[in-house]
Amino acid sequence: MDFQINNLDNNTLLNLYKALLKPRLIEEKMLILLRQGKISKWFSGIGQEAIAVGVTLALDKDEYILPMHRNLGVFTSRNIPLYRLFGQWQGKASGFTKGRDRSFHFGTQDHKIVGMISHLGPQLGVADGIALASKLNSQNHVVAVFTGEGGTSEGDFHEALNVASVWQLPVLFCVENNGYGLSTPTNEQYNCQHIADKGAGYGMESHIIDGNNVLEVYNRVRDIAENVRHNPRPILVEFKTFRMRGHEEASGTKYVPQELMDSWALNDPVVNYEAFLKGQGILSESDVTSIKETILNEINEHLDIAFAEEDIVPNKTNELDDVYKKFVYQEVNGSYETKEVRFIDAISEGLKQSMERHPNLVIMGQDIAEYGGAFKITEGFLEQFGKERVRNTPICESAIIETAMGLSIAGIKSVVEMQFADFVTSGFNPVVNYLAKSHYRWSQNADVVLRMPCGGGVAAGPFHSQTNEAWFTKTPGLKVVYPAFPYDAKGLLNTAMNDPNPVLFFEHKGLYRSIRQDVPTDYYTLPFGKASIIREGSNITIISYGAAVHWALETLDRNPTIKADVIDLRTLQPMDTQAIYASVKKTGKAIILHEDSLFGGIASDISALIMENCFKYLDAPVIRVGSLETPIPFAPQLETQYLPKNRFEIALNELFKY
Ligand SMILES: Cc1ncc(C[n+]2csc(CCOP(=O)(O)OP(=O)(O)O)c2C)c(N)n1
Repeated sequence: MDFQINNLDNNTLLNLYKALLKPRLIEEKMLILLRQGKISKWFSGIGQEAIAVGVTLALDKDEYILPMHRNLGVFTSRNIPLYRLFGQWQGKASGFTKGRDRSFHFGTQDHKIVGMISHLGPQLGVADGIALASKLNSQNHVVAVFTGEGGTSEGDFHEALNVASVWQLPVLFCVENNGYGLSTPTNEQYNCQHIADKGAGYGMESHIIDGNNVLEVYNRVRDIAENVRHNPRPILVEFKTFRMRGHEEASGTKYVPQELMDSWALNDPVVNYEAFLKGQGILSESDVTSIKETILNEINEHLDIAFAEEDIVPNKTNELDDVYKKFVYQEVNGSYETKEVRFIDAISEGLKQSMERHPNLVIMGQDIAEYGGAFKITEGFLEQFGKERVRNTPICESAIIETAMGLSIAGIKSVVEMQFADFVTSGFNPVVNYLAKSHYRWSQNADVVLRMPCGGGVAAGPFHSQTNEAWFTKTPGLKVVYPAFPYDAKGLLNTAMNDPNPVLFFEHKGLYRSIRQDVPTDYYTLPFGKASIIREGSNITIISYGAAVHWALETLDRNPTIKADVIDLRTLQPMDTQAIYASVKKTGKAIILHEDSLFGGIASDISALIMENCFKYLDAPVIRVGSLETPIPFAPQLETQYLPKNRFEIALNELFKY
């Protein structure tokens, strides 16, 4: 191994040695505890420590790092107290997730570390967001994000590198190529010589570094980082290394040829660096003994603290309270001056006034800048707010949602326009696993609004007509808003922008240009979790939201003998169950209408809630009406049959007569 000291002084060389040794000694201890059944699972980074340690020490302490499951060296090199790491692995309160997530699945703002989620790839896009924040704030910071070579096969990798390159974001994409992804060797993972070769395809500089040589890692990453700070751009760095133990301890290494193991064993980063320092006369055998003793004492002391700590006592309130970041709603009343506007204008106005109110709010989406968006909602925004805040994106739903998460981590609010709600599937993973779960897992909120132009009745076929709110109302951690009127749309969108939690804001395309209302011209807010009773009557309670509210009203107009309460839910998560119960207790009959196909739609839950809470007040079974159990067809006559309007009228009359 060729160690180049460059200009490093002895103190730095020794500190690198201590930093390299620490994760090795912790791991050796963990392997013993694992055999004793005292910890549950272990992903070994033995043999790869030089990468995590070298990269971390090469960066400034206030620069974010997004490590993976084998990067203990990142955590120790940022000097996290060991008892907190041990507490994390044991699910204790002194860890970073209150026992809610395991191993390295956590972040800590104090140490500028953002841990992985199990899905490996999403953090690559999150790094883009943090780097974008650095650029927007003119901070000149570098962000380092890790992935294994296996993770580079995920779409997230491609999207994140593409976005970083198009936007010239200061991200170091650190690929630890350790030969295997679980049992899959590199030749079954990718078909090019080096992963670094992929950089050219993204217009990105790339480097190959010997990942077992801590001096090479440290020196080269330090130089690259310094250069990127002054000339922001992404860099792809492939570290060649090897995984010396099983994927996790229980899975073994039977599939790895012995010769390969033997040859890489000669490259051990700790042993080789130690020998080098001894050869240079910088380190003696007694130094090694005393350094090891100091580290082992620290490990044992902190293990004692962690083992002595009581287990967490489950408390339902604590769990439920942490799903969302606390948000104190601030009511802002609009002016008396109103103007009749279309649904789409109300949304555009709300968005614009929120941009004015939050000077660092960023909008991202496909074709939203010069072109003004597919529906022209952001027309004129580029001129008013500039291209840093109104960002056209490549077609990378996943990476852009991840970027929004990264912005939030760095304290910047954002709104992402899905061109059509249907396309959120291409970014589904970060929504339901990253945005939704971060606050519960490690108290990191996702200050992100996803705008979702949705809905049928526009003869646009199966992929431009869906109303997919039920995919998200099912997922704790998300808020779901679904207005039916311009006044609500504007006020609720403004609240969505103020709320620090992830909000999916559904905008029915069929309402955009068909529904008009007098709306205050200036800024105002409306609260989440408050339904609106838009008609009152004693026969039946109709519960609905979105375009279906208008269908219910039209149906009542055609059937004037039926006197019904019409509850427009406005927000589905949180939902105003009290308004529902109060009305059902009055009328004794409930019918729920939604545009979504019936099975698994939110009507099923509302029906169950009514039965559980209002059973003795009911004079008839609760009725649900929704679309057919098919994808949404294109031909207008098929779509009309698919949608529930006509079936609703029949069901309403039957319920009335019941
Ligand atoms: C989306 C997803 N698919 C599969 C897995 C299961 N899995 C966890 S780690 C891993 C191998 C990862 O290989 P690599 O990225 O090379 O990292 P390494 O473990 O070698 O450090 C697999 C398949 C996962 N966690 N997430």
